[in-house]
Amino acid sequence: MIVEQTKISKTLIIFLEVDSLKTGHELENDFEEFQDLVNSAGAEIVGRSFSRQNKPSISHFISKGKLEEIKNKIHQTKADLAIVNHQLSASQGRNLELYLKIRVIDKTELILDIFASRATTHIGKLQVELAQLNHLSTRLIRGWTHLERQKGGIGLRGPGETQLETDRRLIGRRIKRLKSRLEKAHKQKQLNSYSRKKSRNKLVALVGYTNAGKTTLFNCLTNSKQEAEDKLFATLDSVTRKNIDPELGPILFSDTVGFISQLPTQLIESFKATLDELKSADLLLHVVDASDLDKKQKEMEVNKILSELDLEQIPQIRINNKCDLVESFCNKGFISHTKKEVWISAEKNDGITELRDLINEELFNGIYKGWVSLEASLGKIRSKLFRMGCINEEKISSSGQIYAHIDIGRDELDHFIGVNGFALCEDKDILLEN
Ligand SMILES: Nc1nc2c(ncn2[C@@H]2O[C@H](COP(=O)(O)OP(=O)(O)OP(=O)(O)O)[C@@H](O)[C@H]2O)c(=O)[nH]1
Ligand SMILES: [Mg+2]
Repeated sequence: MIVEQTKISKTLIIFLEVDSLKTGHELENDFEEFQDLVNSAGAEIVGRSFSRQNKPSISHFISKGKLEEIKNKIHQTKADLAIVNHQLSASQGRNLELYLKIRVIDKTELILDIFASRATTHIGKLQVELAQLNHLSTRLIRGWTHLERQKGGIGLRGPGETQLETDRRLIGRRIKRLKSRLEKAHKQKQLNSYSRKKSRNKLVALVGYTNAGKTTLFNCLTNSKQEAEDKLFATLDSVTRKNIDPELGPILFSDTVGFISQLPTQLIESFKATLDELKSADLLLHVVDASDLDKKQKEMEVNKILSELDLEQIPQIRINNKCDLVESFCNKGFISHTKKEVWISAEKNDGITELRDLINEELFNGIYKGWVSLEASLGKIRSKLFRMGCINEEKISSSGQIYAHIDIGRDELDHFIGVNGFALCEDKDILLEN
Protein backbone atom coordinates (compact mmCIF):
# COMPACT_ATOMS: atom_id res chain seq x y z
CA MET A 1 0.00 0.00 0.00
CA ILE A 2 1.36 3.40 -0.89
CA VAL A 3 0.15 5.19 2.21
CA GLU A 4 1.56 2.73 4.65
CA GLN A 5 5.05 2.90 3.23
CA THR A 6 7.38 5.06 5.21
CA LYS A 7 8.86 6.32 1.95
CA ILE A 8 6.37 8.34 -0.06
CA SER A 9 6.39 7.36 -3.71
CA LYS A 10 7.64 10.02 -6.12
CA THR A 11 4.94 9.68 -8.67
CA LEU A 12 4.62 10.49 -12.31
CA ILE A 13 1.03 10.75 -13.48
CA ILE A 14 0.47 9.45 -16.99
CA PHE A 15 -2.84 10.79 -18.27
CA LEU A 16 -3.73 9.46 -21.66
CA GLU A 17 -6.91 10.30 -23.50
CA VAL A 18 -7.98 7.65 -25.94
CA ASP A 19 -11.57 8.70 -26.31
CA SER A 20 -11.15 11.62 -28.69
CA LEU A 21 -14.82 12.61 -28.43
CA LYS A 22 -14.35 14.37 -25.10
CA THR A 23 -14.32 18.16 -24.96
CA GLY A 24 -11.73 20.36 -23.29
CA HIS A 25 -13.50 20.82 -20.00
CA GLU A 26 -14.52 17.16 -19.74
CA LEU A 27 -10.88 16.20 -20.13
CA GLU A 28 -9.86 18.75 -17.55
CA ASN A 29 -12.37 17.30 -15.09
CA ASP A 30 -11.21 13.75 -15.78
CA PHE A 31 -7.66 14.86 -15.18
CA GLU A 32 -8.59 16.65 -11.93
CA GLU A 33 -10.40 13.56 -10.69
CA PHE A 34 -7.47 11.33 -11.55
CA GLN A 35 -5.10 13.68 -9.77
CA ASP A 36 -7.41 13.66 -6.71
CA LEU A 37 -7.30 9.88 -6.72
CA VAL A 38 -3.49 9.90 -6.78
CA ASN A 39 -3.43 12.44 -3.96
CA SER A 40 -5.94 10.37 -2.00
CA ALA A 41 -3.50 7.47 -2.18
CA GLY A 42 -0.92 9.65 -0.47
CA ALA A 43 1.58 9.77 -3.33
CA GLU A 44 3.81 12.76 -4.03
CA ILE A 45 3.26 13.93 -7.59
CA VAL A 46 6.61 14.92 -9.14
CA GLY A 47 5.58 15.05 -12.79
CA ARG A 48 2.67 14.83 -15.19
CA SER A 49 2.40 13.54 -18.71
CA PHE A 50 -0.69 14.44 -20.69
CA SER A 51 -1.44 13.18 -24.20
CA ARG A 52 -4.05 12.01 -26.67
CA GLN A 53 -3.91 8.86 -28.70
CA ASN A 54 -6.41 7.39 -31.15
CA LYS A 55 -6.28 3.91 -29.72
CA PRO A 56 -4.14 2.08 -27.18
CA SER A 57 -1.12 0.15 -28.37
CA ILE A 58 -1.56 -3.58 -27.76
CA SER A 59 1.88 -4.16 -26.27
CA HIS A 60 2.43 -1.10 -24.04
CA PHE A 61 -0.90 0.78 -24.18
CA ILE A 62 1.11 3.99 -24.75
CA SER A 63 2.64 4.73 -28.15
CA LYS A 64 6.42 4.30 -28.58
CA GLY A 65 7.09 8.00 -29.25
CA LYS A 66 5.31 9.09 -26.10
CA LEU A 67 7.05 6.40 -24.06
CA GLU A 68 10.45 7.83 -24.93
CA GLU A 69 9.28 11.24 -23.68
CA ILE A 70 7.94 9.67 -20.47
CA LYS A 71 11.24 7.87 -19.91
CA ASN A 72 13.07 11.20 -20.07
CA LYS A 73 10.62 12.74 -17.63
CA ILE A 74 11.21 9.88 -15.20
CA HIS A 75 14.93 10.51 -15.49
CA GLN A 76 14.51 14.24 -14.82
CA THR A 77 12.06 13.91 -11.93
CA LYS A 78 13.58 10.77 -10.39
CA ALA A 79 10.10 9.31 -10.14
CA ASP A 80 9.93 5.79 -8.76
CA LEU A 81 6.28 5.11 -9.57
CA ALA A 82 4.14 5.77 -12.63
CA ILE A 83 0.34 5.71 -12.45
CA VAL A 84 -1.68 5.37 -15.65
CA ASN A 85 -5.30 6.58 -15.83
CA HIS A 86 -6.60 3.43 -17.52
CA GLN A 87 -6.98 -0.22 -16.88
CA LEU A 88 -3.95 -2.03 -18.29
CA SER A 89 -3.82 -5.66 -19.31
CA ALA A 90 -1.34 -7.77 -17.36
CA SER A 91 1.12 -7.85 -20.25
CA GLN A 92 0.82 -4.11 -20.95
CA GLY A 93 1.62 -3.41 -17.31
CA ARG A 94 4.59 -5.71 -17.36
CA ASN A 95 5.92 -4.36 -20.66
CA LEU A 96 5.65 -0.81 -19.36
CA GLU A 97 7.61 -1.72 -16.23
CA LEU A 98 10.31 -3.38 -18.29
CA TYR A 99 10.55 -0.36 -20.57
CA LEU A 100 10.34 2.43 -17.98
CA LYS A 101 12.27 0.52 -15.31
CA ILE A 102 10.04 1.74 -12.49
CA ARG A 103 6.90 0.34 -10.90
CA VAL A 104 3.77 1.04 -12.96
CA ILE A 105 0.25 0.80 -11.60
CA ASP A 106 -3.04 1.34 -13.36
CA LYS A 107 -6.32 2.97 -12.29
CA THR A 108 -7.74 -0.27 -10.89
CA GLU A 109 -4.70 -0.83 -8.69
CA LEU A 110 -4.80 2.77 -7.57
CA ILE A 111 -8.44 2.54 -6.47
CA LEU A 112 -7.81 -0.82 -4.80
CA ASP A 113 -4.94 0.78 -2.92
CA ILE A 114 -7.09 3.66 -1.68
CA PHE A 115 -9.78 1.23 -0.59
CA ALA A 116 -7.18 -0.83 1.27
CA SER A 117 -6.00 2.22 3.19
CA ARG A 118 -9.55 3.31 4.08
CA ALA A 119 -11.16 0.04 5.13
CA THR A 120 -11.66 -0.03 8.86
CA THR A 121 -14.29 -2.63 9.64
CA HIS A 122 -13.79 -6.38 9.57
CA ILE A 123 -16.07 -6.82 6.57
CA GLY A 124 -14.55 -3.83 4.74
CA LYS A 125 -11.05 -5.23 5.13
CA LEU A 126 -12.06 -8.69 3.96
CA GLN A 127 -13.82 -7.22 0.92
CA VAL A 128 -10.80 -5.17 -0.11
CA GLU A 129 -8.40 -8.06 0.35
CA LEU A 130 -10.63 -10.25 -1.77
CA ALA A 131 -10.72 -7.62 -4.52
CA GLN A 132 -6.93 -7.27 -4.39
CA LEU A 133 -6.35 -11.00 -4.61
CA ASN A 134 -8.83 -11.36 -7.46
CA HIS A 135 -6.94 -8.63 -9.26
CA LEU A 136 -3.57 -10.19 -8.46
CA SER A 137 -4.68 -13.52 -9.84
CA THR A 138 -5.23 -11.90 -13.23
CA ARG A 139 -1.72 -10.47 -13.03
CA LEU A 140 0.06 -13.79 -12.64
CA ILE A 141 1.41 -14.26 -16.08
CA ARG A 142 4.66 -15.80 -17.15
CA GLY A 143 7.53 -13.45 -16.46
CA TRP A 144 5.49 -11.30 -14.06
CA THR A 145 6.64 -13.29 -11.04
CA HIS A 146 9.87 -15.16 -10.46
CA LEU A 147 9.77 -18.20 -12.62
CA GLU A 148 12.33 -20.50 -11.06
CA ARG A 149 11.22 -24.02 -11.29
CA GLN A 150 10.74 -25.84 -8.06
CA LYS A 151 12.64 -29.06 -7.85
CA GLY A 152 10.48 -32.03 -8.61
CA GLY A 153 10.35 -34.32 -5.59
CA ILE A 154 11.76 -37.80 -5.64
CA GLY A 155 9.57 -39.93 -7.80
CA LEU A 156 8.08 -36.91 -9.52
CA ARG A 157 8.76 -36.81 -13.16
CA GLY A 158 8.80 -33.77 -15.36
CA PRO A 159 9.97 -30.31 -14.51
CA GLY A 160 8.02 -30.00 -11.26
CA GLU A 161 5.74 -27.17 -10.29
CA THR A 162 6.58 -23.64 -11.37
CA GLN A 163 6.55 -20.80 -8.85
CA LEU A 164 3.72 -19.40 -10.90
CA GLU A 165 1.51 -22.39 -10.26
CA THR A 166 2.35 -22.35 -6.57
CA ASP A 167 1.42 -18.66 -6.36
CA ARG A 168 -1.80 -19.32 -8.19
CA ARG A 169 -2.68 -22.19 -5.90
CA LEU A 170 -1.90 -20.16 -2.78
CA ILE A 171 -3.96 -17.22 -3.99
CA GLY A 172 -6.81 -19.52 -4.96
CA ARG A 173 -6.80 -21.03 -1.50
CA ARG A 174 -6.70 -17.65 0.22
CA ILE A 175 -9.56 -16.36 -1.97
CA LYS A 176 -11.66 -19.35 -1.01
CA ARG A 177 -10.97 -18.82 2.67
CA LEU A 178 -11.73 -15.09 2.42
CA LYS A 179 -15.01 -15.77 0.65
CA SER A 180 -16.18 -18.11 3.36
CA ARG A 181 -15.14 -15.67 6.12
CA LEU A 182 -17.01 -12.90 4.33
CA GLU A 183 -20.08 -15.03 4.00
CA LYS A 184 -19.99 -15.74 7.73
CA ALA A 185 -19.48 -12.07 8.58
CA HIS A 186 -22.43 -11.04 6.40
CA LYS A 187 -24.68 -13.66 7.97
CA GLN A 188 -23.72 -12.32 11.37
CA LYS A 189 -24.52 -8.79 10.24
CA GLN A 190 -27.91 -9.82 8.95
CA LEU A 191 -28.75 -10.93 12.44
CA ASN A 192 -28.10 -7.48 13.81
CA SER A 193 -30.91 -5.52 15.30
CA TYR A 194 -31.40 -3.17 12.38
CA SER A 195 -32.14 -6.00 10.00
CA ARG A 196 -34.61 -7.40 12.47
CA LYS A 197 -36.28 -4.06 12.91
CA LYS A 198 -36.34 -3.53 9.18
CA SER A 199 -39.70 -5.22 8.92
CA ARG A 200 -41.23 -2.15 10.58
CA ASN A 201 -38.86 0.47 9.22
CA LYS A 202 -38.48 1.74 5.72
CA LEU A 203 -34.94 1.64 4.37
CA VAL A 204 -33.65 4.68 2.48
CA ALA A 205 -30.18 4.40 0.95
CA LEU A 206 -27.97 7.30 -0.09
CA VAL A 207 -26.14 6.61 -3.33
CA GLY A 208 -24.09 8.75 -5.68
CA TYR A 209 -20.72 9.64 -7.08
CA THR A 210 -17.87 9.88 -4.62
CA ASN A 211 -17.57 13.28 -2.90
CA ALA A 212 -21.14 14.33 -3.80
CA GLY A 213 -22.00 14.89 -0.13
CA LYS A 214 -23.79 11.66 0.86
CA THR A 215 -22.22 11.43 4.30
CA THR A 216 -22.85 15.13 5.02
CA LEU A 217 -26.53 14.62 4.19
CA PHE A 218 -26.65 11.36 6.14
CA ASN A 219 -25.31 13.20 9.21
CA CYS A 220 -28.00 15.84 8.74
CA LEU A 221 -30.81 13.32 8.51
CA THR A 222 -29.69 11.07 11.37
CA ASN A 223 -27.78 13.50 13.57
CA SER A 224 -24.68 11.36 13.21
CA LYS A 225 -21.06 12.33 13.10
CA GLN A 226 -19.71 10.14 10.33
CA GLU A 227 -16.56 11.45 8.75
CA ALA A 228 -17.37 13.60 5.72
CA GLU A 229 -14.31 14.82 3.94
CA ASP A 230 -13.22 16.47 0.76
CA LYS A 231 -11.49 13.37 -0.51
CA LEU A 232 -12.50 10.53 -2.76
CA PHE A 233 -13.86 7.43 -1.08
CA ALA A 234 -14.08 8.95 2.38
CA THR A 235 -16.77 6.37 3.13
CA LEU A 236 -16.11 2.71 2.52
CA ASP A 237 -18.17 0.82 5.01
CA SER A 238 -21.89 1.26 4.93
CA VAL A 239 -23.57 2.62 8.05
CA THR A 240 -27.27 2.44 8.87
CA ARG A 241 -28.99 4.70 11.40
CA LYS A 242 -32.51 5.58 12.35
CA ASN A 243 -33.81 9.02 11.50
CA ILE A 244 -34.08 11.40 14.42
CA ASP A 245 -36.79 13.61 13.11
CA PRO A 246 -40.22 12.79 14.55
CA GLU A 247 -41.74 14.43 11.47
CA LEU A 248 -40.46 11.54 9.42
CA GLY A 249 -42.02 8.13 9.62
CA PRO A 250 -39.92 5.22 10.90
CA ILE A 251 -36.97 5.24 8.53
CA LEU A 252 -33.50 3.75 8.49
CA PHE A 253 -30.99 5.71 6.44
CA SER A 254 -28.00 3.94 4.98
CA ASP A 255 -24.81 5.67 3.84
CA THR A 256 -22.68 3.74 1.39
CA VAL A 257 -19.48 3.77 -0.60
CA GLY A 258 -19.43 6.30 -3.44
CA PHE A 259 -19.18 5.29 -7.07
CA ILE A 260 -16.66 6.40 -9.67
CA SER A 261 -16.31 5.90 -13.41
CA GLN A 262 -14.57 2.63 -14.26
CA LEU A 263 -15.10 1.29 -10.77
CA PRO A 264 -12.99 -1.89 -10.87
CA THR A 265 -15.15 -4.94 -11.43
CA GLN A 266 -13.20 -6.79 -8.74
CA LEU A 267 -14.41 -4.18 -6.28
CA ILE A 268 -18.04 -4.40 -7.36
CA GLU A 269 -17.75 -8.18 -7.06
CA SER A 270 -16.23 -8.05 -3.59
CA PHE A 271 -18.58 -5.36 -2.33
CA LYS A 272 -21.54 -7.16 -3.80
CA ALA A 273 -22.82 -8.37 -0.45
CA THR A 274 -22.61 -4.87 1.03
CA LEU A 275 -24.19 -3.37 -2.05
CA ASP A 276 -26.78 -6.15 -2.05
CA GLU A 277 -28.17 -4.60 1.11
CA LEU A 278 -29.28 -1.79 -1.16
CA LYS A 279 -31.64 -4.20 -2.89
CA SER A 280 -33.93 -4.14 0.10
CA ALA A 281 -34.09 -0.32 0.06
CA ASP A 282 -37.54 1.23 -0.37
CA LEU A 283 -36.08 4.44 -1.76
CA LEU A 284 -32.74 5.65 -3.11
CA LEU A 285 -31.55 9.20 -2.54
CA HIS A 286 -29.30 9.85 -5.52
CA VAL A 287 -27.01 12.65 -4.33
CA VAL A 288 -25.52 14.81 -7.08
CA ASP A 289 -22.97 17.62 -6.64
CA ALA A 290 -24.87 20.43 -8.41
CA SER A 291 -21.73 22.59 -8.53
CA ASP A 292 -19.81 19.99 -10.54
CA LEU A 293 -19.51 20.80 -14.25
CA ASP A 294 -19.41 17.11 -15.00
CA LYS A 295 -22.52 16.22 -13.02
CA LYS A 296 -24.47 14.83 -16.00
CA GLN A 297 -21.69 12.42 -16.87
CA LYS A 298 -21.30 11.35 -13.25
CA GLU A 299 -25.03 10.87 -12.82
CA MET A 300 -25.02 8.59 -15.83
CA GLU A 301 -22.12 6.59 -14.39
CA VAL A 302 -24.01 6.14 -11.12
CA ASN A 303 -27.16 5.04 -12.93
CA LYS A 304 -25.09 2.60 -14.97
CA ILE A 305 -23.65 1.01 -11.82
CA LEU A 306 -27.10 0.98 -10.20
CA SER A 307 -28.48 -0.94 -13.15
CA GLU A 308 -25.51 -3.35 -13.04
CA LEU A 309 -26.47 -3.97 -9.44
CA ASP A 310 -30.11 -4.51 -10.41
CA LEU A 311 -31.24 -1.48 -8.46
CA GLU A 312 -32.80 0.60 -11.20
CA GLN A 313 -36.32 -0.50 -10.22
CA ILE A 314 -36.12 1.15 -6.80
CA PRO A 315 -37.74 4.62 -6.71
CA GLN A 316 -35.21 7.44 -6.68
CA ILE A 317 -35.21 11.02 -5.48
CA ARG A 318 -32.56 13.09 -7.17
CA ILE A 319 -30.88 15.43 -4.74
CA ASN A 320 -29.01 18.38 -6.17
CA ASN A 321 -26.61 19.10 -3.33
CA LYS A 322 -24.07 21.90 -2.74
CA CYS A 323 -26.49 24.53 -4.06
CA ASP A 324 -24.64 27.09 -1.94
CA LEU A 325 -21.83 26.81 -4.47
CA VAL A 326 -24.07 27.48 -7.44
CA GLU A 327 -24.34 31.25 -7.75
CA SER A 328 -27.17 31.22 -10.24
CA PHE A 329 -29.27 29.08 -7.93
CA CYS A 330 -30.76 30.72 -4.87
CA ASN A 331 -34.00 28.77 -4.72
CA LYS A 332 -32.92 26.21 -2.12
CA GLY A 333 -35.47 23.69 -1.10
CA PHE A 334 -37.15 23.98 -4.46
CA ILE A 335 -38.94 20.74 -5.20
CA SER A 336 -39.93 19.34 -8.52
CA HIS A 337 -42.64 16.79 -7.70
CA THR A 338 -43.04 15.62 -11.24
CA LYS A 339 -39.41 14.69 -11.51
CA LYS A 340 -38.89 13.85 -7.83
CA GLU A 341 -36.04 16.25 -7.48
CA VAL A 342 -34.97 18.63 -4.74
CA TRP A 343 -32.28 21.32 -4.46
CA ILE A 344 -30.44 21.48 -1.14
CA SER A 345 -27.23 22.31 0.66
CA ALA A 346 -26.48 19.57 3.17
CA GLU A 347 -23.64 21.59 4.63
CA LYS A 348 -25.73 24.72 5.23
CA ASN A 349 -28.81 22.73 6.21
CA ASP A 350 -30.83 24.34 3.43
CA GLY A 351 -33.78 22.60 1.82
CA ILE A 352 -33.70 19.69 4.28
CA THR A 353 -37.31 20.23 5.40
CA GLU A 354 -38.48 20.11 1.80
CA LEU A 355 -36.44 16.96 1.25
CA ARG A 356 -38.04 15.37 4.32
CA ASP A 357 -41.50 16.19 2.94
CA LEU A 358 -40.61 14.59 -0.35
CA ILE A 359 -39.29 11.46 1.38
CA ASN A 360 -42.50 11.21 3.43
CA GLU A 361 -44.58 11.71 0.35
CA GLU A 362 -42.70 9.01 -1.50
CA LEU A 363 -42.58 6.46 1.31
CA PHE A 364 -45.80 6.99 3.18
CA ASN A 365 -47.95 8.85 0.74
CA GLY A 366 -47.57 11.83 3.06
CA ILE A 367 -47.97 12.05 6.82
CA TYR A 368 -51.14 12.21 8.94
CA LYS A 369 -50.75 14.49 11.94
CA GLY A 370 -53.74 14.57 14.18
CA TRP A 371 -55.99 12.85 16.70
CA VAL A 372 -57.28 9.31 16.59
CA SER A 373 -59.62 7.61 19.00
CA LEU A 374 -59.14 4.07 20.25
CA GLU A 375 -61.56 2.00 22.24
CA ALA A 376 -60.18 0.63 25.50
CA SER A 377 -60.03 -2.89 24.01
CA LEU A 378 -57.42 -1.81 21.44
CA GLY A 379 -54.49 -2.01 23.88
CA LYS A 380 -52.37 -3.93 21.39
CA ILE A 381 -52.71 -1.23 18.73
CA ARG A 382 -51.98 1.45 21.29
CA SER A 383 -48.73 -0.22 22.33
CA LYS A 384 -47.82 -0.76 18.68
CA LEU A 385 -48.23 2.96 18.04
CA PHE A 386 -46.04 3.65 21.07
CA ARG A 387 -43.37 1.27 19.81
CA MET A 388 -43.42 3.02 16.45
CA GLY A 389 -42.83 6.31 18.23
CA CYS A 390 -45.94 7.83 16.62
CA ILE A 391 -47.77 9.04 19.73
CA ASN A 392 -47.07 12.63 20.80
CA GLU A 393 -49.83 13.09 23.35
CA GLU A 394 -52.62 11.07 24.91
CA LYS A 395 -55.91 11.82 26.63
CA ILE A 396 -58.34 9.40 28.23
CA SER A 397 -62.00 10.32 28.59
CA SER A 398 -64.14 9.46 31.62
CA SER A 399 -65.73 6.66 29.60
CA GLY A 400 -62.32 5.03 29.01
CA GLN A 401 -62.01 6.17 25.39
CA ILE A 402 -58.39 6.83 24.46
CA TYR A 403 -57.44 9.78 22.27
CA ALA A 404 -53.93 9.87 20.83
CA HIS A 405 -52.27 12.63 18.86
CA ILE A 406 -50.11 10.86 16.31
CA ASP A 407 -47.71 11.47 13.42
CA ILE A 408 -47.97 8.56 11.03
CA GLY A 409 -47.47 7.76 7.37
CA ARG A 410 -50.78 7.65 5.50
CA ASP A 411 -49.96 4.19 4.12
CA GLU A 412 -49.34 2.93 7.62
CA LEU A 413 -52.46 4.63 8.93
CA ASP A 414 -54.53 2.75 6.36
CA HIS A 415 -53.70 -0.53 8.15
CA PHE A 416 -55.39 0.74 11.32
CA ILE A 417 -58.33 2.53 9.77
CA GLY A 418 -60.10 -0.75 9.02
CA VAL A 419 -59.91 -1.91 12.65
CA ASN A 420 -63.13 -1.75 14.67
CA GLY A 421 -62.94 0.87 17.39
CA PHE A 422 -60.18 2.90 15.71
CA ALA A 423 -61.16 6.22 14.13
CA LEU A 424 -59.78 9.57 13.10
CA CYS A 425 -61.18 12.50 15.02
CA GLU A 426 -60.86 16.26 15.18
CA ASP A 427 -59.62 18.58 17.93
CA LYS A 428 -63.18 19.76 18.66
CA ASP A 429 -64.42 16.19 19.36
CA ILE A 430 -61.84 15.81 22.09
CA LEU A 431 -62.70 19.16 23.66
CA LEU A 432 -66.34 18.15 23.83
CA GLU A 433 -65.59 14.80 25.46
CA ASN A 434 -63.29 16.18 28.12
N1 LIG B 1 -20.22 23.75 -0.11
C1 LIG B 1 -20.76 22.57 0.20
N2 LIG B 1 -19.96 21.53 0.47
C2 LIG B 1 -20.53 20.35 0.78
C3 LIG B 1 -21.94 20.18 0.83
N3 LIG B 1 -22.21 18.88 1.15
C4 LIG B 1 -21.00 18.29 1.30
N4 LIG B 1 -19.98 19.15 1.09
C5 LIG B 1 -18.53 18.89 1.16
O1 LIG B 1 -18.17 17.96 0.17
C6 LIG B 1 -17.14 17.10 0.62
C7 LIG B 1 -17.56 15.65 0.46
O2 LIG B 1 -18.63 15.38 1.33
P1 LIG B 1 -18.98 13.90 1.82
O3 LIG B 1 -20.25 14.01 2.58
O4 LIG B 1 -17.82 13.26 2.49
O5 LIG B 1 -19.23 13.20 0.42
P2 LIG B 1 -19.56 11.67 0.11
O6 LIG B 1 -20.52 11.66 -1.02
O7 LIG B 1 -19.97 10.98 1.36
O8 LIG B 1 -18.14 11.15 -0.38
P3 LIG B 1 -17.53 9.65 -0.35
O9 LIG B 1 -17.83 9.03 0.96
O10 LIG B 1 -16.09 9.90 -0.56
O11 LIG B 1 -18.16 8.93 -1.49
C8 LIG B 1 -16.87 17.49 2.09
O12 LIG B 1 -15.76 18.33 2.11
C9 LIG B 1 -18.14 18.23 2.48
O13 LIG B 1 -17.89 19.20 3.48
C10 LIG B 1 -22.77 21.32 0.54
O14 LIG B 1 -23.99 21.29 0.56
N5 LIG B 1 -22.12 22.47 0.23
MG1 LIG C 1 -19.20 9.43 2.33
